[in-house]
Amino acid sequence: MSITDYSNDSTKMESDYLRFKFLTLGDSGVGKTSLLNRYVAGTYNDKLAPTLGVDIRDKYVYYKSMCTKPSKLWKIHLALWDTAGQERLGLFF
Ligand SMILES: Nc1nc2c(ncn2[C@@H]2O[C@H](COP(=O)(O)OP(=O)(O)OP(=O)(O)O)[C@@H](O)[C@H]2O)c(=O)[nH]1
Ligand SMILES: [Mg+2]
Repeated sequence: MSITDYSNDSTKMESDYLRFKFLTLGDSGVGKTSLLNRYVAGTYNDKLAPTLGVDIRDKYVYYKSMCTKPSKLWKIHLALWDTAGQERLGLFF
C-alpha cells in the first residue's frame, strides 16, 4: 500500500477524484486544528486561536492499491471539516 500527497498537482480534475468528508469533533483545546494543520501542511503552532464555526481544509492524495492485478491508482480528495469546540463559537453543532 502506498499513499502519496498530490495537493500541489495543478493539473488535477475534481471529477477524477473519489471524495470523502471527515469531521473533527471534540472539546475546545483538544488539538483538532493542530492535528489537521500537521496532516495538511506539516506545520505546528502553539498559539492557535479557537476555531470560529467551521474551517474546511482540502487534501488530495493518490492511493495505490496492490489488492488487484494490475494494481489500481485511486485519486482521493479529502474534505476535512475543522469544527469549533467552544459551543458559543460553533455555527452548526
Ligand atoms: N502539548 C501539546 N499541545 C498541543 C497538542 N496539540 C495541540 N496543542 C496545543 O493545544 C492548544 C489548542 O489546540 P487547537 O488545535 O487550537 O485545539 P482545537 O481543538 O482546534 O480548539 P478549538 O478550535 O477551540 O475547538 C494550542 O495551543 C496547541 O498548540 C499536542 O499534541 N501536544
Ligand atoms: Mg480549532
